[in-house]
Amino acid sequence: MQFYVLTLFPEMFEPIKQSILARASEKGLIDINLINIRDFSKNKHKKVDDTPYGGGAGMVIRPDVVYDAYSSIKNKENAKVIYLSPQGKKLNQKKVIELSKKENLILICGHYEGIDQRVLDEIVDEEISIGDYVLTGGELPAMVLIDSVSRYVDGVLTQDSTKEESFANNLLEYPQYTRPEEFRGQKVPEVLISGHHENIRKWREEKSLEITKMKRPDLL
Ligand code: 58G
Repeated sequence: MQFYVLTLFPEMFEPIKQSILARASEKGLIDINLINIRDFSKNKHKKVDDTPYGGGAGMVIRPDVVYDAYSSIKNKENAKVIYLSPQGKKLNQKKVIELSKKENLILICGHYEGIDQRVLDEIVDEEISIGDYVLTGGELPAMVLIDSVSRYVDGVLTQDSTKEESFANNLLEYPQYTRPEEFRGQKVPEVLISGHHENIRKWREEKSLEITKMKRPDLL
């Protein structure tokens, strides 16, 4: 999967080009292509924003620079264009899995008071929010989306780690334990040491249900 990110702050993405995603990139499964919106300013001071028509606080990103940045992407035929915004549809695991099936995603990160509506109306297919709060830019939401979607791209993680986990079945995960067998007087649940696979499976299923009832009854 190719991610194309339109941003004024491409350097913010350096950290996610590491870890899980670096391994996926090596395998050629995922690539993050950063497009600096400022490179498309025709202004001698590389200005990309201006004051809002009708007045009001702050600055708005001009539509022409965003359009030119978008036009510079070559493989945009079957790409989905996403604008990260607090007005978007809330991201959840179902949407993450749906997006992971796309070949190319173009992510547009706004700043200041946002981007001129006309270019958004022209190029955006879907507006997505990572939660009901306002951030100074769309970069952190774009990274959240890239991280969550990448995990489902074939070959990035083992099947096991994605198919059994939280939300895949609308249940929270059962608790995990490792050595030592006793920690500050607390023992690891006996069943997990028993080696009885069917009992372990049943215990974990019961725990998942119990934890979901207690912490997230809205999921049931
Ligand atoms: C209102 C405020 C409209 C995504 C800011 C547009 C982006 C939160 C999220 C904006 C974001 C989220 C400018 C800064 C979008 C623009 C960006 N804040 N909840 N802020 O996913």
